[in-house]
Amino acid sequence: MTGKVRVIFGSKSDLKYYEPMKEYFDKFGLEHDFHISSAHRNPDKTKKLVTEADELGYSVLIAAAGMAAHLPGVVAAYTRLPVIGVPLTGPTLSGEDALYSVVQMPTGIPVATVAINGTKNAVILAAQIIALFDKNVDEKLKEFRIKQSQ
Ligand code: RP5
Repeated sequence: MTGKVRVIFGSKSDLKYYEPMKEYFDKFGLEHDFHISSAHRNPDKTKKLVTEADELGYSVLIAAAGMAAHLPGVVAAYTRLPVIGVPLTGPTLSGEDALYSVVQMPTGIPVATVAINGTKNAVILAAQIIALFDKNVDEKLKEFRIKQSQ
């Protein structure tokens, strides 16, 4: 069994955060795709991207958004797959607005929230989830940890 990750960004203006993620997806050999879909501007598209994910074989979803960042919570509402939320910096408030929006989920619908702009950790966490059932990813994570310590 292999694991796939679906990434959803809230806006085209968030795409600058994709390149650093791609490097980490490649490092762990993780299959993934990414989409732009705002929880506010494209609610129907967002719902479709999430509800089809299970059937299409995705194991983890990463949702990244800035400002009043409802995207990760909305994504989590539509699936039982694990959702990793990434609060992004916006034009004001240094990303604290997004951090609180993403991390403060009410009981019942969790979002595993990483640091503001923590896109690389989002990929590493996705790799750790997938490594539970994918030995190749687990091996790559082991190598990564050894190199990091050195
Ligand atoms: C959020 O609002 C997006 O994730 C983005 O970070 C922020 C601003 O979006 P744009 O107005 O630049 O499209 O939904």
